[in-house]
Amino acid sequence: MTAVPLATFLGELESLRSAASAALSAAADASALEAARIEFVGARAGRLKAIQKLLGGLDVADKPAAGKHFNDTKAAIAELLAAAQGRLAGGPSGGVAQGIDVTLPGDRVPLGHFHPLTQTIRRVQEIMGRLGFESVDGPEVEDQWHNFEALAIPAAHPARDPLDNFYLAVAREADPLLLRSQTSTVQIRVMENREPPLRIVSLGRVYRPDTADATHYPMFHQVEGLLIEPGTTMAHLKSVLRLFASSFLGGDVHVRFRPSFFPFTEPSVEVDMEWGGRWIEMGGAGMVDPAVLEAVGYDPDQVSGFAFGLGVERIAARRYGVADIRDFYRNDVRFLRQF
Ligand code: FA5
Repeated sequence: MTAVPLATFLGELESLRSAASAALSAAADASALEAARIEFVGARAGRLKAIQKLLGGLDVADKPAAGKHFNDTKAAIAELLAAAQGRLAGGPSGGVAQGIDVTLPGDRVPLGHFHPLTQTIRRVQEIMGRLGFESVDGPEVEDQWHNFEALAIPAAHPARDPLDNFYLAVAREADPLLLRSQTSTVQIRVMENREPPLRIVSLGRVYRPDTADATHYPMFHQVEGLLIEPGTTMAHLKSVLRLFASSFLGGDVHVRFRPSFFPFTEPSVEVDMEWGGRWIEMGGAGMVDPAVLEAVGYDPDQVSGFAFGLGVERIAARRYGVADIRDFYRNDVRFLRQF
């Protein structure tokens, strides 16, 4: 018996593959598809079966290559058949979906979570909310009045130096806008629009041209607190900050108040927290200065209150044991996944 030439065998396979492709993709309903299935891959009289029988007549040396081509063609027709079945069942079709069984359980989609600073902000809002402080927002682009003047920081004050602020290059010569350098701006915005009593917190971004290091970043977040109520004293301020610190960081946190100066509070203190045997400055605080109350139209003889501003990155670092706040901004998922 003469051997079947390999080229003939491969030619048969190729025409079978294109005929199967045309018939399976043209099948308009289940019975047409079943007919095509039987014609091409039917177990007894299918065309693929007929070609398989030719394998036996090939030259021994040609058999490995012929067998491989045969298996490839068989797999390709099985895929075409599955795609056609999916198409007629109304399921996904097309190259990408071929061979996907949508009834099988999928891979577990990895779940993300909020950034540690966002988690911190929400936790602070929640704790302060329980103490009666409503959460409010303010703009990040500010004018001179809200960032400085109403806070008793006059034109000649070094805090307004162009080298210490991000002024915006817009044509408002006498009153250039800037990226706010502190959230104390929100104290003014709230007091201008509301009457006491007030209890608010505002958490948001602030900007300063500081060199980045383990405790500084040019863009960071602050939490501002403001309470205006009759009879408020420094004792209330210290109690609120201690309560906040122990709720946020755990009962064993030590808080220290150092005399300090801010133009918009009198008296003023720095608020430090102990961490690993060292004291770290977390923020500033004090009784709202009468000049500020006057600037927003309140009568300093009638109302008093306290304000504080803490660095969110610093309290987050203290809480999570992060030694360098720059890690919050490196976007390294190996770091972020730990929170
Ligand atoms: C203020 O910004 C005052 N507005 C705080 C205040 C509010 C005082 C209300 C009185 C009443 P200070 O410049 O010290 O204060 O900044 C407050 C805190 O922000 C700092 O203690 C620190 O925790 C954080 N902070 C300051 N600069 C940076 C920076 N570059 N990167 C990260 N955190 C910073």
